[in-house]
Amino acid sequence: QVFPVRRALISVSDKSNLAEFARKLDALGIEIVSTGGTAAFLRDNGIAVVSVSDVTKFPEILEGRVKTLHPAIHGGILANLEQSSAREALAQHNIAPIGLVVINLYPFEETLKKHAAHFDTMIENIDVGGPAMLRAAAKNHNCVTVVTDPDDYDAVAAELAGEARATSDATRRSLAAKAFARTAAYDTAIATWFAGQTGAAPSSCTITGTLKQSLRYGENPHQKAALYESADRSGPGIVGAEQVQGKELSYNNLTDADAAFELISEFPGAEPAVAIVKHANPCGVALGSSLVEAYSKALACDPVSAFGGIVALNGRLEEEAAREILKIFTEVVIVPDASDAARAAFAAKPNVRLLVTGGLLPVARQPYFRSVAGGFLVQDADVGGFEGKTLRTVTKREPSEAERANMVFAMRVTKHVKSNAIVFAKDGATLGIGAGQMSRVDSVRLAVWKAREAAEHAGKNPDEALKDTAVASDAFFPFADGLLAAADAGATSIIQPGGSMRDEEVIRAADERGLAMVFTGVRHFRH
Ligand code: 93A
Repeated sequence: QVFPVRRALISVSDKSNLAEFARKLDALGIEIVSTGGTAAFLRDNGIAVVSVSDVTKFPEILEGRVKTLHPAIHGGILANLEQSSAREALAQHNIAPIGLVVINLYPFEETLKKHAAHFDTMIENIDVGGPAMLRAAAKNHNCVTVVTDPDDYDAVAAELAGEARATSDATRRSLAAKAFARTAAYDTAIATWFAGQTGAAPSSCTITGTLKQSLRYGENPHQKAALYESADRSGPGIVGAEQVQGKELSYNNLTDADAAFELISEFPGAEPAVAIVKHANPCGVALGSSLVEAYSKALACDPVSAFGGIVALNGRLEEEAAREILKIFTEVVIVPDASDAARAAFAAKPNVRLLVTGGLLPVARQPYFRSVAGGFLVQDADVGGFEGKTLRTVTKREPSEAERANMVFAMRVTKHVKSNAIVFAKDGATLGIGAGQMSRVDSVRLAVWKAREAAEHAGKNPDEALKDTAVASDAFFPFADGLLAAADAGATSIIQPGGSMRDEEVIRAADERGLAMVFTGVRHFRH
């Protein structure tokens, strides 16, 4: 059965494109009922409106907290007109059906970005009546068309202009699905913010986002996958970055690009920094006097692995760096900004994906999700950490200024290496990275072996590859063996959290080798 729309309820905070839409409804002879601000806006635009309070015979009270929460409104939205009992109930109580509901909510998410700290402002921006009407209309989508996104105004107006003065079943269903997704995302934003106010984990957690891209496949071709944009996305990120050119990003490109972007965001300062990532682990990270120099230092760490890697920069991409990067095959390049000349240089290699993020990752990062059989885990991002702590020297020898700088640099990188993570660094560049081993000493051995390979590749003496380097370890050395292997390779300073039962033994070994070692007190596992 088709129910022509004779009456619409419009109550919106975001008034974009509204006047044009309402004018079309008016021209179709559809009566418009509106709440205070919306009614005033429509009247200012010369459109005839009936006030909600004339329908409810009740004023808007409590400064608008109660406007539409009334049986004359909810009865009109929720009546299933296919049932004679519903039609009779409306007639008995003198309620007219509402066939079209146009609502967008108090801007809770927008306000969160600006006033998150102001509790009372956030509370006032929790919409109660709007979601109630959206849910009512979506539930009764058989009879009611529900519109919550101004982008849908044109299509709905076009359908209503048809002879039946109604939308199709398919349209009402998909709009209802959209309305429920909207109220779910809205409530999630409120619940997440509110839980943060109490310091407790929310008693339930919903991950919501809108489909951004169906991916060809997941980590492997037989796995289905899709990319979603978080309902509360804000600030620079991989989702939301401008893809200037190149093939569609794959699932693995996205995870690698995210790892590279997170890592390079460790270096928000003016000093140019470049990270090259492969399979979610860095294979070279360096600082330099220019991005060109930083890139060549990063590349030198492991030029073999860098082939087909992901490159991230902490500053604007100019032509010279673009040309340097394009010399070897790279899957994705991520930059905060790119000059026209750099873009033009990339255009010559149209397959290389160039992502412009507009900035680095903000310090206040979204939580991390991970599935476990039967549920999922949520944790805060690993931000801050050792950076805020004073480095405690535990050896007889104090580190020199240069050693200190290298240790801090190495630890910033180590945070982004899969555990067990070991990073050798010198002069603002990684020289050997050991990732993802089940024993720490193996990660040291791997880092040493890779550094020797890279030295040989460059025609240098492998025995000198790690001379006078700093070593960072993401967690404590459980035994002295890993530290001794690092010292054997040429390391002179060590940065690690400390906290092992055998710290004494490890410190003694460091002293015997004349090393300088600092404890951060902060572990940076990344599994
Ligand atoms: O304060 S409310 O939770 N109580 C209500 O009864 C109610 N009815 C509509 N918020 C309510 N609304 C919301 O008001 C709508 O969702 C919309 O965002 C806003 C429009 O108000 P106005 O037309 O006065 O600008």
